[in-house]
Formats: sequence, structure tokens, C-alpha cells
Amino acid sequence: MAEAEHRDVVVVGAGVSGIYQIKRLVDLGIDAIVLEADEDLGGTWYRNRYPGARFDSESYTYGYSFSKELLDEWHWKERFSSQPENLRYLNYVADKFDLRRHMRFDARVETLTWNERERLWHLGLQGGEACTARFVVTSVGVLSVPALPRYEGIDDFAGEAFHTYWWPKEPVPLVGRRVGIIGTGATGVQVIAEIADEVRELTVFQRRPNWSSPLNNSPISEAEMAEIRERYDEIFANCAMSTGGFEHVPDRRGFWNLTREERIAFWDELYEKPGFAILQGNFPEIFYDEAANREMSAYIADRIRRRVADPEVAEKLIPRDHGFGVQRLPLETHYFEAYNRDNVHLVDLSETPIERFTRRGIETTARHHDLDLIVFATGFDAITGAFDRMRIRGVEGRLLGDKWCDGPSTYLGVMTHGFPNLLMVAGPQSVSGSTNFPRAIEGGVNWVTGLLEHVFDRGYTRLEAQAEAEQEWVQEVVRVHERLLLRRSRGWFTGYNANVAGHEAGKVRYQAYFGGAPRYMEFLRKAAADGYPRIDRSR
Ligand code: NA7
Repeated sequence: MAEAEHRDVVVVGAGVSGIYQIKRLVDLGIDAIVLEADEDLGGTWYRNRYPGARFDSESYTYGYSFSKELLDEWHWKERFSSQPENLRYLNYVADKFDLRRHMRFDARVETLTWNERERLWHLGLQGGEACTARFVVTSVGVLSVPALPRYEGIDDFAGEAFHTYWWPKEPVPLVGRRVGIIGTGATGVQVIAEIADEVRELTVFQRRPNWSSPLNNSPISEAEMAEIRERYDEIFANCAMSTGGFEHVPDRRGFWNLTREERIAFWDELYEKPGFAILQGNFPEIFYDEAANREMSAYIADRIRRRVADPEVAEKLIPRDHGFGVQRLPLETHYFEAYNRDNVHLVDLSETPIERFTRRGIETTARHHDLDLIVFATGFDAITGAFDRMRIRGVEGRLLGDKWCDGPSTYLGVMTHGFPNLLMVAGPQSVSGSTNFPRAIEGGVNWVTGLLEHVFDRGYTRLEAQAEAEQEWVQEVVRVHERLLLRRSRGWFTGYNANVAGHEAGKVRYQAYFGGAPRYMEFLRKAAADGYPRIDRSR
């Protein structure tokens, strides 16, 4: 990209959001380009190539809804589709709509600097290139900055080691190898279950267990896919009405109106159902009523005990510090059964912490573990990490990372005061982190596109969210958050990753909006319908 190159809109990131965002802009004839740091498109589904990586959302609720033709053409092969298929899908979409020619790869945006006099963003790319843009739309994903632990001697390990996000493209030999994995979030749970019967030894280093329940995946036949296609309008309408953007409908009979036996019979049904039914289709009380949540957690704990042969191991796999559903729930396929295998070993780091890494493996306070491969499933600098990494300087050179050092503050999750002409799709304090991602991002992209249309039609050159509007939105985010039991959890939903500086336990960063997608979309709809009164505009 030449130094002088200028675009009306630069979109940062060619993942699920960026692909749809560029489609909308190109359709409107807006001069726009996507800059993508990786060598190809796909974002999350380009990067996370680890064994077992797949949707926890029903595939047909995850796909884009904007094109009837696309919906008619694409056959999802599994109810919860795997990473290779998901990446094929995103490529199919980009090729079908000829979007690649609006994308530039290997183009990592390192700096974004606002020039008030010109009313332009100056973008600095890795390698020294630069360009300018009137508007920048970030579609950088919520989990795109992996976080590695800081252990003594971590660089001394002589074997292979990588974060799941960086799982190599080339096949990684597993047969006959001694593999160690750190982390038991949604990623760790998927990897462990997938590779347990392939590797020679699998040692799981678990700091805190997570609640987890069955995914109940199955293939989708031609006939079923035809039925799904017939139902697409209904499917997307259902998702739009649900807080999480899924088809599952909460049970509103009232937790305490039923007998314990009735509740258990209901949970027995939910446990066999696919996907997040056990979360989204459950009694809403489990999310805010401690006693209800305790009972639900006890039910799932019993399920774990029934699946794990060694009672001592089972107890270690049951979370004690948080209730079911208050952190991101990993969904699993034979995860707990993996611990019944002789070659799988659970190391409870709460009893025997890691002391250091060595040339040959990992040493805990109890013993040394010889390993050939170490997998870090240690999570991400979630939601705000990608913004911090870009070094975004707004009005008077203020760094966004400084403004957000104690947590983000935004107007509707799409703008932030002091950073004019910067629009965020799936940004902090939107619903994207807390819902079926594409359902929320389609709404976000449509809103951002509508705003840009409004701006270009009227010749505005500067947009800025009002400071009071931002404060009001933050209050709404906090108010909803504080009503839920998740307020006391320690996970990426609440902005916690022990490996990221500034993320101390107990310090909540209000990263996502938990008021549900319908309520959030209503805020967006109203702001647009009223003519964007909380966004200052000038020519
Ligand atoms: P998560 O859900 O953030 O999980 C990270 C896991 O790694 C979690 O079990 C952590 O334990 C563990 N961890 C992190 N750092 C360490 C250290 N230093 N030592 C031991 N264990 C550690 O990330 P995932 O990738 O699993 O999932 C992210 C999202 O991807 C998921 O929610 C889906 O939306 C897709 P801790 O709980 O902090 O004790």
C-alpha cells in the first residue's frame, strides 16, 4: 500500500465480521478495503486449527443470514461444524461475492492515529507502510490475542510448544508422543477429548475446573438440510428473539413452582439435547438466584461423578469456586470419559502448582513430568486485547489503552468518546461476546453501515459519541451485569485472564453487555430511528 493511499473506510480484520462488513460497504459503492494481519481470511476459523475445534452454536444458526442464495446453496454437514468446514464456508462466501479483491492480507495495523486538522485516521502497518482513512471500522474479533502463561524457564523447554490459537497448519504428530496441556476452558476441553486416544500420554494441568456438558453433535443429512432451508426465516426470527441469539427457549414455568423431581426430570432431558439447550433452554433463575444455581450445579456435579470412574478424579473435575453457567460453558464430546483412560493423567495445580518449565518438561511441587509437546490452552486477552495491541491514539494523542486501562467504556459498544470516526463491530460492551457471535455481528454491521450511509449522504466528515451518552451506556452495562451471578466469576466474560497484566482476580472489567441481544438491538434500532442524537456530527 503506497504511502499516499487513502480510503473512505478501512475495515480492520477479515474474520466473520469483516467479511460481512466489506460486503455491505462494497454493495453501497463505498470506497473501502479490509486490512488483515494474517495471510488469509477467516479470523478465528483461520487460526484455531487445533484438533476438536468446532462450533458450540448450531451451524445453521451461525451462518450468515443476508443472502437467500447462500442459504440455499450451503449444506452444513454437522449440527456443530468443525473448523476446517467453517473455514471452507467463509472462503465460499468471500469467493461467491467476490470479496477477496477488497482485502489485503499480511497487513497488520500497528498504529492508528487521529489527525484532527485533516479529520483522518493515519494507519501504520507492520513493515512500515502507511495509509489514511476517513473512517475506520474495527472487526478484530473478541478472542484474537492469545495469552501465554508466565512460568519460570518457559523458554527452556526443548520440545515443541504452542498456544492452541497458533496450532500449526502442517499436521502435528501426536501418536507415540507425551503431550502436556495447560488450561481447561472451552478450548482445552475440546482438545483433550479429541486427542486422548491418539497420544501416548496426555497430562492435563488443571488450575480450576470448568463446568461442562455434552455437545450432542450429529450429522445433518440432505433431507434434514432441506428442512432447515425451508425453516431459515423462522430460525433467524427465533434467534433474534432470544437473549443469546439461539433457537433454545428458556423454561418460564418458574424454578420454584416445580418439585425437585420435576426439575431433575427436565434436566435429564436437557442433558441429552444438543448445544446450549442446557444453558439457554434452562430456568432463567439459575443465572441470578443462588439457591437455584446451587441445585443446578449439584445436578451437573452428579453427572460428572457418574461419568468418571475414579471418584478422586471426579471430585477434582467439579468446580467449587463458581456455579454452573456463570462462566462461559464449554461443551464437550466424551471429555469426562477421557479421564477413564490409563494414558490420561490429571494434575491438579491447586494442590501441586507448576514450579518451572525445564528442558524436558514441566516440574510441579510434586514431581517432574517428561513431555514431548506442550499445548497452551490458556485463553486470550479477550475483547479489549486487540484494541490495546493496535495503539490507537485519538483526540490530543490520547491512547485508547490508557482510557480503557481499568476496563472499556463505549457508547452502545460501537463508539468511544475522544476517538472520532472509529466504529467497532463486535466491540467491547456490545452483545457479541455474550451471544451467538454472527447473529450479533450482523446486527452490528448493519447498524454501522446505516450510520456510514447517513454520514456519506450528508457529507459529514467527523463523528463522535457524546461523553454523557457513553456514561449512560456504561451504567446500563454495569446495571445488568450486577444482577447476574456471573458478577463474581473469574473468566473472560468478566475480563479476567491471569496471564494479562492488569487483570487481577476480583477486579471486574465490564467487557460485554449481558442484557440480551433483543434489548441491545432495540437500543441500536432506536438510536438510528431517532437520527443518532447522541453522536455529534459535523461537516
Ligand atoms: P479460557 O476460557 O479463558 O480458558 C483458559 C484456561 O486456561 C482456563 O482453564 C485457565 O484456568 C487456564 N489457564 C490460564 N492461564 C493459566 C496458567 N498460567 N496456569 C494454568 N492454567 C491457566 O480460554 P479458552 O481458549 O478455553 O476459551 C476461550 C473461548 O474460545 C471460549 O469461551 C469460546 O468462546 C471459544 P483458570 O480458570 O484461569 O484457573
